[in-house]
Amino acid sequence: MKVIDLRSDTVTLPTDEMRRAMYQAEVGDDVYKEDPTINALEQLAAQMLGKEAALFTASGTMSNLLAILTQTHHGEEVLLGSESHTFWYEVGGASALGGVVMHTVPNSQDGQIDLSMIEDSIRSQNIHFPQTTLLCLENTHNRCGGAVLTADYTSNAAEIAHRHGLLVHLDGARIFNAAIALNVPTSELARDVDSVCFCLSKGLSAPVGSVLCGTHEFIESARKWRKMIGGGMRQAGIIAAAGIVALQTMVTRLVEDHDNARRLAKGLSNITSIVVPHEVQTNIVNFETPLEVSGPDFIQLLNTRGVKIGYRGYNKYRAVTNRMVAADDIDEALNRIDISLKELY
Ligand code: TLP
Repeated sequence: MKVIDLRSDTVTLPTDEMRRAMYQAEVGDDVYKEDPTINALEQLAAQMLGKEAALFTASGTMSNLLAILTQTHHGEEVLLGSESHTFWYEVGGASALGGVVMHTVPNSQDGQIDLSMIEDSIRSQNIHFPQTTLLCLENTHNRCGGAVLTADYTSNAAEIAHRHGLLVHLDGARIFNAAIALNVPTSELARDVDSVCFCLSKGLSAPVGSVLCGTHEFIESARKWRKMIGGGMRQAGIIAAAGIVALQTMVTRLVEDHDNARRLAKGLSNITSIVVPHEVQTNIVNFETPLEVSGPDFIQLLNTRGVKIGYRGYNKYRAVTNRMVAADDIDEALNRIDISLKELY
């Protein structure tokens, strides 16, 4: 029985081309900036994101943390969406290590934060208030089911932030999915933000890594913070080599993941007891079962039938399409989901 793993696009395995590139990678000590493969990856990433410079990091979590450490001071405040990955899933690092207040502003289901709410949430000068210095956005939006932010929305949000003296960071872990869905150059989606990061190890299938992009000055400062938190990785060109192949060969194929996600969403909505609460724009499908069905039991039953999905609590689940799952696997997963649910409901 083939296991169909829809827990995340992070489960994607490196391609043969990536493994070959890793084997052959020319490497050096990156703390001395002497790893040619890392330098090449950083240059390519900066160019694709339309920024001056870039920094290879261990993970999306590390990139977001570095963006906050570099662009805030202890005791300041960051505005971010109530459903943002940084708030939910990064172990509170921004507060624990960066000493900043995470001021959450409600995310709407489309991944946006209402522009007037952004403006209203920025603190005025008052002796009682922390200073608000950074706005964080997320594109695509993970908890909002892979929703995309348009370049216009991002520009408008950035304009408000900048007018009030804030900087803007974009968690673009899946920004290439957004660019493919919107059919725009990725750089357009990051045009008006001060920093942006993306992940190589999600839909792009590289085994490890994320890249943080911004001005030369920002990147040099982030480099020092990266060293402080133990992210100076020496001959990491071994992994950066796979990242280059990911950027060169894996972006346009994301369209297949999006097609499969729509196929999955359609099939799920045809199962009468399942609700798919919103339109699928990229590779993430959130769905709900009736409240009477125990979530952990459903997940466990699916596991025994070789289907892995993410559990979001209560009656909520997440399935993420990825390169390891083809269209006929989606049909097979739907079949197994249907049978399992019939057993429980
Ligand atoms: N998301 C993971 C889990 O952490 C939930 C996933 O499976 O989706 N920003 C966004 C929007 C993300 O979705 C993730 C990872 C990250 C940052 C962090 O990336 P990593 O896992 O590389 O630290």
